[in-house]
Amino acid sequence: MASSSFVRDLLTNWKLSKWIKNFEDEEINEEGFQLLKEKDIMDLIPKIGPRRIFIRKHKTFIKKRQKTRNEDKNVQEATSSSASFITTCKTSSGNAEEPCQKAIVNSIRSPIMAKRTMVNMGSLPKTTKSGVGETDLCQPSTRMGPPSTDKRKSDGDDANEQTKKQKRSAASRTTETFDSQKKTEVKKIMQSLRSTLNELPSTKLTDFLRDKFEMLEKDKKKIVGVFGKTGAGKSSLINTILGETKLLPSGNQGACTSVMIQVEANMTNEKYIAEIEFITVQEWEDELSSIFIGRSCEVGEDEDRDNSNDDDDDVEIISAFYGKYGNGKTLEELMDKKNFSKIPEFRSSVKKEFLCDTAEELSEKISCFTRSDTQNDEPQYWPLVKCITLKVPNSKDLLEHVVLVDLPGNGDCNKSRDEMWKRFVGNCSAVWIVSDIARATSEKECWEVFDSTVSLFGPGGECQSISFICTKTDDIEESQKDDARTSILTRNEITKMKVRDKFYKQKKVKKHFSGVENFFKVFTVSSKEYKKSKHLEKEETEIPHLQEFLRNLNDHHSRTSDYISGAYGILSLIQGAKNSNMTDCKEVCQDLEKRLMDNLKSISKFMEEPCKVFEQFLSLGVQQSEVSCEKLMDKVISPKGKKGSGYHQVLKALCKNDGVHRPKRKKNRGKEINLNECLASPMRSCIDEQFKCFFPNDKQGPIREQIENFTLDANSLISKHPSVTLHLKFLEMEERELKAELIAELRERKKKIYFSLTESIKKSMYLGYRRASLHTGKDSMKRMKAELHQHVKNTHIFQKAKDHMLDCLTKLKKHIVVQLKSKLEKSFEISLKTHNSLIFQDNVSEDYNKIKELMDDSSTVPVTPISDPHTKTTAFQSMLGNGNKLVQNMKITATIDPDQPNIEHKPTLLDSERNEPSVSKCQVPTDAETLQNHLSDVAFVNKNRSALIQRTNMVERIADDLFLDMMIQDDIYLKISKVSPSQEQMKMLLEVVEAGGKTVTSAFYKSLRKYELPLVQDLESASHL
Ligand SMILES: Nc1nc2c(ncn2[C@@H]2O[C@H](COP(=O)(O)OP(=O)(O)OP(=O)(O)O)[C@@H](O)[C@H]2O)c(=O)[nH]1
Ligand SMILES: [Mg+2]
Repeated sequence: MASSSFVRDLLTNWKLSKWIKNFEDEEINEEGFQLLKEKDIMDLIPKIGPRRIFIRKHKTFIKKRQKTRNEDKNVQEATSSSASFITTCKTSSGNAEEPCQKAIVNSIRSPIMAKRTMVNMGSLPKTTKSGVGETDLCQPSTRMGPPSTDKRKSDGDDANEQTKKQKRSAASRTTETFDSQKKTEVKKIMQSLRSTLNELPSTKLTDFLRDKFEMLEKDKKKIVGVFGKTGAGKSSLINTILGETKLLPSGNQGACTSVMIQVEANMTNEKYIAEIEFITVQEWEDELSSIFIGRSCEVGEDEDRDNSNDDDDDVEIISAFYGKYGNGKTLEELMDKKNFSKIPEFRSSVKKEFLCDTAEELSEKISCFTRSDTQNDEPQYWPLVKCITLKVPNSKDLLEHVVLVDLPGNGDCNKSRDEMWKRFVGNCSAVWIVSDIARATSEKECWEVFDSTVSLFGPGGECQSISFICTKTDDIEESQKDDARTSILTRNEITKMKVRDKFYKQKKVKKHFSGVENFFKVFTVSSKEYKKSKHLEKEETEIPHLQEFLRNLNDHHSRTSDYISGAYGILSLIQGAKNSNMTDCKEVCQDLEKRLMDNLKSISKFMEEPCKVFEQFLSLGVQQSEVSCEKLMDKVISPKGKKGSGYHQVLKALCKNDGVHRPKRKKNRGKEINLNECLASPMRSCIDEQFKCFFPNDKQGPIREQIENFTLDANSLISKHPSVTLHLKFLEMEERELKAELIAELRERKKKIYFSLTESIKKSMYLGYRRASLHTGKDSMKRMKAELHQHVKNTHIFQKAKDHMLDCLTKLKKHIVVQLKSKLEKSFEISLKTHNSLIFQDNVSEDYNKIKELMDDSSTVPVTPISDPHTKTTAFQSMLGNGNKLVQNMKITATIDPDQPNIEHKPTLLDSERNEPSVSKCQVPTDAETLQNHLSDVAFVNKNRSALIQRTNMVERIADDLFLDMMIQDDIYLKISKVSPSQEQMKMLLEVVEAGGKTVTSAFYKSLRKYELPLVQDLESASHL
């Protein structure tokens, strides 16, 4: 039994815990583990399946260990001189910069990237690309199986782990520093160009460039919505994750967060900033007047009165802001401007801002704007607040591109807050449901959040992962404290299982997300233990897992690369515009225009498919709705148990508010009554499956795939028209950006399409609601109901809803086609039809070369910038006699004269991409280039799918590579290796690759080139014919 906890952890993480005993019997410790030979492994794991898995993982592990050792050395070297490094990188040019950059790059590349690219079959490309929720399977982290009996790891293990972690985080800090340095440099260049551009008169080209500069600075952040009942520990959790003890107010008895709080990074200075946005004066007046109307409804005036009115909550809203003064005041008195003298920003509709040096100071200042506190007599402003944004310094690592939103309750009775709440939910990339571990499965409230919001963040939103976070795991019974750690970890495991079980039993969740693996994660966390470490190690509190989750979502590295390549595209245009060989331009333009038309035809044809499918299913929906609408209506307007007294006011409010009633009472917040939704539900059910298939949140989906596969392949024209290399490079970037833009628009449009049924029904019902709301007096309830029934019968609301949805789909098709056509044509015009326009008087080649260099500097290839046709500086590319281009691992000096094109020796920008004659000679492309290559790799794989299935022989070798790079999971890898013949293997592998998205496809393509280069070349040249 002398095996170390290290081995146990590792086997557990590798899902091979069944074999732990054999390792223990053989007394295999960490050192022995690293020395295992294949024969030993045969004895330890006699079954073939798990043995193969073990061997692969063991190999990867050993490789990584080796790498980590090297990296640690590098990191130590790099970090010890980090200060001087930064200065050097910033100020020096040329030789001084190169070695230090390379040292850093080498030190940071693999572990982080490997983790980021880890993808599972069926799990979502986006999710897994950003690594959402993934943990490093190669490093023993939290114990996943039942806790071991030894209380702690040995001191040696601890120290080891600690050093590793420190070094890992040093490496990640260095990556970040390095990325930031690069971005800052590029930003500086772009800012200076922008100010020069602003001085220039308006022309087609300068206007186009202005738009490009603006687009470059846009940054769409990913939203993580944090939901949960009051007291669940949301605010404490956010504080702990960000390493802030007192940022969001938490804790006091009777006080709770009452407004939405967005937490993001302060990227400009070291201050803690709060921006408070208020509802409008009109919205406040409407809210007060609705309270007054509710109160003034005299019994008897209408047939009945809802006894369960919302008086308590109304009183809370009024007294929170007005204090005792509010008692018995009229609406006019309450709206008097003197009541708002302490918050002039409210009346002038501007944001209130606080700037503080510490989180604690800020927290104190905003307390009265964020929380309701029943034990506090001070005036509270939260009823007037729409939303608060907190900007936290030094949180770039987690929050540069991510916003955490503390979303108290389930929506809000205030219309504008409710709309904002829904908007946040619909924009969430990830949803965190937070619950006290003691009540995680038993308490209804947090599960109701799923139920009431799933359509908002699912088909009507863009959520790609749900995490259920059980908090306060340290909170155990007195009797369990003797062996607290075991008790905590055991309960954690049991709760995780129970929560998962319960989650998969949720009907609505199942409907919208079935078949999505790894979409749902459960975390068991303790903020308290993370700070104090009394019983648990930091990893065991799982707070680091959530930090990692955010870090992956933040994806600092890719965003930096995107920014730099965007800047590079702009510079290519400026640089290219100086020198346009019009003959070449014309020819290239014709070629590209033809390609564009062919591509558009195919995408347009494809887009008929969803319209056809939806037409069919919506027609069915109309039929079913017409049959069941009476019953459906009655469910809302005459619900069981609410007949007669008690429901009249609700129905009236619902009619006055276009079919929606938002209960004011906090306890009913999630229970919005929405007749439009209810009437739309049969049609929704008919299209749900199809909707999920065409517009999935988690994977690519066929429409998105069409956009991604669309390509003019401008790169392929470079060898024939080297004089327009820069123009083509710019067009390649344009195409990439345009596709990304369209994909983002597709995401937004799909939300609108999903809600188009409800919106249309709401519109069609408008007159019915108006008329119904006018009924008063005796029998008014009955007459209101009859009015609504009559209206539904006479106005063909379902047929109209169907037409509306189909119209939205047709518009989507048109939008995609028109955008691709008009924007690319505009780009052709700007780059290829604009004759020799010298935009900037100053030479921009230095800037161009600098950005190119920065784009390439994470490569192992020493990249020398392209020659500037005017300055005739150096270039390094060369061409092989056979016309295949090769980036050589050395610098070649050549002089290029654009006016004397010599195809044989003309350098091109794209030599590092597809045309390497052999892998052994070629260097790995740079990260930035890899990113650029993704789309063309995806296009290649998609285009040649069937040929690849038929003609690839080395499937297992390719699968081995992907497995070793952690791109495919063990079980899938095993399945592939068991299948025969190779065509079937390839088919299966391609499915996994496609499900894995761009990153996995790119890795697949790389490996394909490695083992099947003649096949790849053959297919590529066929496609260029
Ligand atoms: N023992 C223990 N208590 C915790 C932990 N996290 C939070 N708490 C306590 O739980 C209480 C509620 O925490 P909050 O963070 O304010 O909860 P919240 O979800 O933000 O609550 P609202 O703002 O009302 O929505 C506070 O008293 C915290 O100190 C934890 O990990 N362990
Ligand atoms: Mg809170």
